[in-house]
Amino acid sequence: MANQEYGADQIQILEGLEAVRKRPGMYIGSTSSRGLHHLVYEIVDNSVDEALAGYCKNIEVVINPGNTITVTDDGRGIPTGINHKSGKPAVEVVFTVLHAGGKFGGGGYKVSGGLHGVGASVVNALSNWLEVEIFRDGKIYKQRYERGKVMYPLEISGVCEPEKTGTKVTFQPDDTIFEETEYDFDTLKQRLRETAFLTKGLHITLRDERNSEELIERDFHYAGGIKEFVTYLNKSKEALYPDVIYCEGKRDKVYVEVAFQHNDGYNDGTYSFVNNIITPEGGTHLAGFRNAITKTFNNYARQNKILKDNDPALSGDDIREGLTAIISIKIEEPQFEGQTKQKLGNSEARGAVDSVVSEQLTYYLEQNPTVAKTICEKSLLAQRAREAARKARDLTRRKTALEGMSLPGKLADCSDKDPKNCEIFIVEGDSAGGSAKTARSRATQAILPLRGKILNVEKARLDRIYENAEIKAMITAFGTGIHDDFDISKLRYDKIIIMTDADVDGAHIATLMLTFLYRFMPELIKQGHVYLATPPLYKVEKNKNIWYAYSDEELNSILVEVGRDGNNKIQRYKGLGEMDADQLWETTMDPEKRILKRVIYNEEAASEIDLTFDTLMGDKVEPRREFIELNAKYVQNLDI
Ligand code: TSJ
Repeated sequence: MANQEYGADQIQILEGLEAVRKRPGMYIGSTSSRGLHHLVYEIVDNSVDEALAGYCKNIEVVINPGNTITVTDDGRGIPTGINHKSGKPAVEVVFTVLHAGGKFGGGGYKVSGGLHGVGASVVNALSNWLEVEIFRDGKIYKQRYERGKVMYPLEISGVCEPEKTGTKVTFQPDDTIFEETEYDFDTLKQRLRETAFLTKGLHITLRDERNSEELIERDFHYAGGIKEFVTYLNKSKEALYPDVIYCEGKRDKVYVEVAFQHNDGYNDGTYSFVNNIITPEGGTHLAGFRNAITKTFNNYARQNKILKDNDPALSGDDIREGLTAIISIKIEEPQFEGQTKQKLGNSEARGAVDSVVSEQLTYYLEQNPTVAKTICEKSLLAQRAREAARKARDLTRRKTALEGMSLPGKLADCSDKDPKNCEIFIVEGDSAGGSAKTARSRATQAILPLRGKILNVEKARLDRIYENAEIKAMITAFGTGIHDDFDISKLRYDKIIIMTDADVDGAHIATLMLTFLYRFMPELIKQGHVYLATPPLYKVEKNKNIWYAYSDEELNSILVEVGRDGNNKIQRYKGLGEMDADQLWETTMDPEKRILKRVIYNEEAASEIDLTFDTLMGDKVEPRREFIELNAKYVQNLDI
């Protein structure tokens, strides 16, 4: 290739990666902590592709001191031979050309893929430096890049055993691009566990080497794949039958895997994935699954006289009550639709999932009549409860139309009627509610005191939930309605602030409220309307001066400042009730001074969030204790 041509090519490549550095959000979604973690997934996905191609069994991810990341696999190693189009080693093309992933070499297409399926060159462009080592043919090949630019031609840096093959990549995210450069072990752990569930047989190790005192390592390997994923998600529930039902097959170039099991709860816990990426908004694959199970269970129930001729059909909702399911498909050219491009659009996926599930589920039900009957009867109960709930709801609807739904008696509403200016405090207990009513700014702050613990919606059917006074009070106060009637434009307050004591009971009540909001009005959380108030833990008084501390660290720094001597008085607040109205205003309610924590919703972690609510709110004690122990470090301020 002539020199000049090579030069032109080089310029074009540099422009490609410059574009990534100019608009990183376009390639990795965001430059927040989320984007930072996506860099790891982009690299790991390449190793997962190698595993799906059948050549890689182990992947190791290490968080190194300084928050650099090393990903190593035992696959074939990225090809090092010269790519004839560019005249460069294939590996260099992988790291320096946008969209190069999987488009070279022996026809392996990209099956898995990160958020936007862009791959290694994007990670390279967004790293201060990146080094790749390839183990192949008894040699170690190495190349280094800085902010996407090649530092030296691919070199042979050493030798290895001839049988050893694989790829090792280490990178340091660019701190001028990312707002946050500290990796969170638990975030990586969740995603890598999910990847291991979705790729049966693959071993993934995650190790944190940042703290020389304490090595943290987790191994993920699931021989049963998504069947084990379902068992894991159901671990804090009672399963209705021992099997996890599993269907697998290929139609129209779409590879389909489905696993499910019912539990004794009332939620639908179905998660769908395309090429190992979660699809929070579902799409054609999910539609195919829903259609198949609704049709197949109705057919079975009719044929076996569980449903009589005149009985109405079971609805999809009835069959999905208490269902935990994973739908995982692999498809060559996924098309994503919708505003956030998270909804699968390929029409062939609908037919493929429907066909595989209908066929294999019909056979399974014939072979397992006890399980079949259990599921049909659970669905019938759900149908009756839904009917009762509909009647209860129609009644409240009629009331609304005829009399105008009156606001709850306990609500002290604000006078401003523009929701944008208004906030509502949901307060634990009547006495704290009383202080809050005195303390508040009447124009914009409403107070709704709730008596004691609210109903745990994880453990109750709809009809009982609609009858619960505390829940009814919240629904009418917010104004939005719930479920199908939910209309966010009717929201009466811009901020919904949960205010509870800073102790275990308070944390429990806050969790109950969040559970209710998450299950019944998730949009309020998704659109950022839900907050937790932060009451202080301590008051320090010295010579008539007062300081408030919201954490133990803050207390310490206040004491360092004012001096630890006999002249200062430290008061530990046990509950909101110990503060008078002025103190409550000043420390917790005054918009100028308070600390509010916004509750956020991470769609990528949806299965873990569901599991957390199940674990905290379900019946089984053991998983709950485990959760509390694992997370005790986050609640060290609480009295436990
Ligand atoms: F993309 C990457 F560079 F970031 C990266 C790729 C990072 C890591 C940790 C691993 C990998 C990777 C790539 N592992 N395994 C592979 N395999 C290939 O690139 C490969 C090997 C052989 C052949 C072939 O046809 O012989 C084809 C491919 C795509």
